[in-house]
Amino acid sequence: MLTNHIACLSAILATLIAAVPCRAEADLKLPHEKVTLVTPPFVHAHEQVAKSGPKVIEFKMTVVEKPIVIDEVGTTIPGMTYNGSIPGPLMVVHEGDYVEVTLVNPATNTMTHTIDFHAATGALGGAALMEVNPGEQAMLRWKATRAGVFLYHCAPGGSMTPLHVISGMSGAVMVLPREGLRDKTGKLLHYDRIYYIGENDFYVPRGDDGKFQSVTDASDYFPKTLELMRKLVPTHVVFEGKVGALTGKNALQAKVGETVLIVHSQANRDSRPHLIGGHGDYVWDTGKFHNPPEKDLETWFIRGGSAGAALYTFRQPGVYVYLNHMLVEAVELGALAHFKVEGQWNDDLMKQVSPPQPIVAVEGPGEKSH
Ligand SMILES: [Cu+2]
Repeated sequence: MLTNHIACLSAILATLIAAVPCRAEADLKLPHEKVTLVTPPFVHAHEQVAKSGPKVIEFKMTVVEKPIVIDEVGTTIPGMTYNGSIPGPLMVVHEGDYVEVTLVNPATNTMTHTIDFHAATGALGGAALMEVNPGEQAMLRWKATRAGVFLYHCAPGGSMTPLHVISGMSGAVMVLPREGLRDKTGKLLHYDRIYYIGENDFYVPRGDDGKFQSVTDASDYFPKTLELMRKLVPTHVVFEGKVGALTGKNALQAKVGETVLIVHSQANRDSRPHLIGGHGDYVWDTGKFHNPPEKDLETWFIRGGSAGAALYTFRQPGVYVYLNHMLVEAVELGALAHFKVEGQWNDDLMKQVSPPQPIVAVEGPGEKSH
């Protein structure tokens, strides 16, 4: 009988202990570092190889609901953004660091938002703990236990999840190995520049005239875009939230000899990044840095709902096109960027031996000139 009681009390005690949230006190003693996020394609300053032990890295993001122009003819949607940009900013930490994010939903907004970090463990990637109504903020701390580039996105539940994502609410986190990026032999891979490209699909209703309707009121836009979204045919597939956001005068910059890390995310659809006239020297197309990078790729593959990373050292000057090599999506729908690269041309790698000119007549077999 007594044994039964003890067993019963132990069970109750165990249940109570399990119910009390377990808090790793050690992490609270770690140094804190506040990082100010920057607008993509740019990325906040960071160490590639960690110079010290784990830290708590503090980030603050504000949800901004605002009209967003998504193409060159001025088509506007009621956008939803992390920090005002599509995609949201790239957060960079090292494996073993703690990511401490404050998400602010100003009272001027009209919707509930949250954030699901694919890099985080538990509670729907944090989304279950970060649901903020207009006028609220919440803070989440999660341990970066896996190295790689990972998506984050809004996930308020039901159709609101894809709707918020196709309205702009996704971004990425990069968790670097503390010892930096390595090739499969363990050689350190360094980058001189980093760019973050977020690819988005939009589903914009058309008017009776066949032209895109600019709808800035979400309550009007949602039923229409929901209907289009369910047909899975996007009207726009873009980088950085807009057709032409990274082309022409907005081209990404680099120099011959520089190594560039390109982080690329897509929350919904698959993408096939390709650098015309260049390559992926080292590519983690699943985006996870403890898997050895593939070498010398022509086109790589970003699975919808993930991020990938490619490292390339530019060897020739000129304007390179970086696109989704589903060419219809690139050329017709917008998923295309430019790299403008300065430097010296290398004739050994490529030389125009003879410029275009009229075809030179060649004698066929059996023909003789007189
Ligand atoms: Cu949202």
